[in-house]
Amino acid sequence: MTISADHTAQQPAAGRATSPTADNTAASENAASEAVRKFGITVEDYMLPARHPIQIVGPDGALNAHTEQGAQPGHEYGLPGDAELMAAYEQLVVGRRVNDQNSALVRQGRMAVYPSSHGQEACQVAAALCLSDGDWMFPTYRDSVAVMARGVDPVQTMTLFRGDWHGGYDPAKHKVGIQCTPLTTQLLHAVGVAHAAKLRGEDTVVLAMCGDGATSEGDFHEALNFAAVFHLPVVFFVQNNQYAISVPLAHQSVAPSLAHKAVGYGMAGERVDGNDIVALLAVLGRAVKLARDGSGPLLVEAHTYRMQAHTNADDATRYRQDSEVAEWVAKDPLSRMKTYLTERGLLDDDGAARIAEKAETVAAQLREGLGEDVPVDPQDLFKYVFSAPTPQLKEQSAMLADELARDAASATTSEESAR
Ligand SMILES: Cc1ncc(C[n+]2csc(CCOP(=O)(O)OP(=O)(O)O)c2C)c(N)n1
Ligand SMILES: [Mg+2]
Repeated sequence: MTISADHTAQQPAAGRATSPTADNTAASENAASEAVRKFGITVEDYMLPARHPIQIVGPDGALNAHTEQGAQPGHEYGLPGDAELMAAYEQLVVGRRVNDQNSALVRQGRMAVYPSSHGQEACQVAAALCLSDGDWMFPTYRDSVAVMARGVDPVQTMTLFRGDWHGGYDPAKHKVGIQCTPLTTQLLHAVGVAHAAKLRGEDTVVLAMCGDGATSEGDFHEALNFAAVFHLPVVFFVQNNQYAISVPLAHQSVAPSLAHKAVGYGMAGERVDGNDIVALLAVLGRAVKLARDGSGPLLVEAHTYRMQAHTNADDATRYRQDSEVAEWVAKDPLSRMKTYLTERGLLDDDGAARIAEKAETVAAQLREGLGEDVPVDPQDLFKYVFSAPTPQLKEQSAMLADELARDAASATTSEESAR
């Protein structure tokens, strides 16, 4: 994808600024310059991430003092409300149960593959909760819990992973892109939707999700540059779970952090403890608000950890030590939130039991929905690739039809000779 060098020559619709120059002038009058005025910092200081990932609740479940939250002038965050925190905790518990249930369903042969987000549930839930109904989310294959937390039916969410030809849900209805395997393509789709929304004058923010490995893809560069130049309402949300299958972060990038990449595109970057849902809600919530208010795109990097193998087809013990995994058990996003809410008097045993029951209901729904065999027509493989099938697809479709007919004929012959 290239950006027209002559973008100022584009004809803006009446009353809509599409010229990057006009937009960037507007940008300099919003969040960045406000922070510069208010805190006496430079624009670069505003754009660069905080020196430490923002953490509001520590691994022990205790609230950090304001000075210990990692925040610095221009990077300050408020505490989310109690109702939002309780809703988030419920989704965390449901998300963990779904991750465990799906891993079991894979072993039973009811799902073909499942990229578990066990350990990353806080990122997933915060991604869904920070958006309004009219906003769009573009998830990766690892973001099923985010898709469900956005309100998509659990069984429909998992349809792709059972090996169907379609994505399972209507992206337009839910404003959630289809989870896909080709890395980083969704960021370009996200930027396209944000561009369209801006041209139409809609109040839409787009959350574009990807992993640490995806930041090395060319599509990442194109998406961020386009979004920045056209000043689009996109929040890029990178879940840095430390691995791209077997490739550790140190072999992926030697940037000071992935959030630092933002400033190279002229957008603000921030980093946050990805296992602290309180901090995630605060940081992502602010990023979405800024994008909606016209501050252009932002990048948020969450530091988290993939607790399980890449998928069921991977053996993580071949490239990482158990001791490393154990260190992250102590930073678990669920247990710290449970402690925090219990200490605050917001969660008691009855409340926890009610939430656990809801999670069991979702797990049962998945077992029932995915336990059912769905009749599959092999010809569906070819039907929905192009509106007009290519000669190659027609040829392959005919070959398959022929093979299936021969199989059926030989099955009939052997049945007859067995009689
Ligand atoms: C375009 C493309 N290149 C390579 C792959 C193979 N691949 C699948 S997952 C993956 C690693 C992705 O790592 P990351 O972005 O960190 O996401 P994570 O799996 O950790 O959530 C790779 C290289 C792919 N699916 N698509
Ligand atoms: Mg990764």
